[in-house]
Amino acid sequence: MRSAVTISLVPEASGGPFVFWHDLAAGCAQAAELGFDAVEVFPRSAPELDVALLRSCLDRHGLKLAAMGTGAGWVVHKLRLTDHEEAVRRRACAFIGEIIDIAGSFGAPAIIGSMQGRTEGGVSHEQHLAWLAEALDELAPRAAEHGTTLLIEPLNRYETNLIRSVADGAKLIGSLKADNVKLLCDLFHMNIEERDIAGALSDAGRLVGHVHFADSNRRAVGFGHTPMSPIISALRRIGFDGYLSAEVLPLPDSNEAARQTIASFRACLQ
Ligand SMILES: [Mn+2]
Repeated sequence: MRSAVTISLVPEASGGPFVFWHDLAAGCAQAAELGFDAVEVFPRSAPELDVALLRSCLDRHGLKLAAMGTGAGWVVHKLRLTDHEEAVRRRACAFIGEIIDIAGSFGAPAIIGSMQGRTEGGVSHEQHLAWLAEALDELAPRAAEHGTTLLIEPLNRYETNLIRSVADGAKLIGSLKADNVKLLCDLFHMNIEERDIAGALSDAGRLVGHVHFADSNRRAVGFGHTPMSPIISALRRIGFDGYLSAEVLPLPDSNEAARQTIASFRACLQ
């Protein structure tokens, strides 16, 4: 298992659970100085991301790109893969597709979290799931062209009513034609939705593609009360060798949240 830390380049996401903000070069430098293996980047959109700068920062510091988020599609542009309007669903797919291409050029997966949308407006849950499956089957081959996966992230009930548990996500993946869609298991969402976090990870097995490493209160691991030992044991048992990526609030500040994360990561993995 490898360590990663988040960098948000989305001003509109201010207040959200990201460790470093607004400055790709500074975030990469701090991540490297603390000993992280990788960074997870949230661009405002693909065209607005300075890909050459990202590449030079990663190269200079010997960092990898762990994953790239697509949530700005919702936060900034109000796009969702399950919008009732076909034109909006098309634009949502295009927005994510461009991010898949950039992330893929670094060998990293793109994340579909809030872009999944939610069941609403008198249209059935099944229809929303069908739209989501259709979008994933359209986008996953684009990730496959880069030899990467596409990550679908179950969110908690306050953020979606669509894919809310690891079991929901596994069932959706089971319905797809694509075979390179994996689960992003976020320990904060799981702490709200799962009966047993370690048990859910064990059940998901090889479908676990990425982990958001956060404590019960969305702070750095160790600043909340989720017991990590059974979670790490479960991840070891299923042979997980991906990233534990800190998607946490920058509290008390970015540097302390990052420092606490890497200390917890090392303590958990020793
Ligand atoms: Mn997450």
